[in-house]
Amino acid sequence: MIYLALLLGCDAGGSITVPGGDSATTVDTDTDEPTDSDTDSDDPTTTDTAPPIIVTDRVVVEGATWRYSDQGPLPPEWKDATYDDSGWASGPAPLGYGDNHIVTQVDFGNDPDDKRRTTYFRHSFEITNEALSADIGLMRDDGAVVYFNGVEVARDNLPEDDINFDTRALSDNFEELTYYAFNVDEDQLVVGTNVVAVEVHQATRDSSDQSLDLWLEITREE
Ligand SMILES: [Ca+2]
Ligand SMILES: [Ca+2]
Ligand SMILES: [Ca+2]
Repeated sequence: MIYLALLLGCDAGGSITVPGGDSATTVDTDTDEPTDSDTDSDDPTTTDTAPPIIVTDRVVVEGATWRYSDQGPLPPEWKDATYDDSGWASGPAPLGYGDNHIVTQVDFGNDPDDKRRTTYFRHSFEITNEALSADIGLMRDDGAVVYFNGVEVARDNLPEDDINFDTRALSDNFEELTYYAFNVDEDQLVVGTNVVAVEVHQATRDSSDQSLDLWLEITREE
């Protein structure tokens, strides 16, 4: 024993190396194992800081009732939350004409070969908590722009630049019953009453059909 102690003492490097090096390997292995104790220390998260519970609300459902204006151009404020749409007609979605899935018939004018290009839609809904994210599903024929409280949040099948009542949709070749999904800007929503407004444009003068339906989902803390 004394001999061994002297031997170790002579190892002047400061670190004690036991002959054979086996023990050093053992120490390494031990520090790797504590994955077990890691798992143990994870358990208390339930009592420490519980992560917020996130829930999804469908705040606009398919088949909701919308107000619509199908009589021609409107002033630019038609999409604003404060715009008075009390004189507009209303009915459940899908709104439009020319297809079997349409529930509320919209007027396109007197000439089937030169229909009104654009129809305008509005729907009010309530949000009780701040939205963390927002997603819409948009069934449109042919092209559409979607606004939250007057601010554009989605545009589909329409030119990127300025548009007006006469702007044509880019295409009339698509799946008519699809709800096209868009992640949109939740910051345009407010706690309280909101208005989602949609303008739907035809691609051609004599397009046989037009339709709109939309759902909106938000996530929020429970
Ligand atoms: Ca059709
Ligand atoms: Ca069509
Ligand atoms: Ca069409």
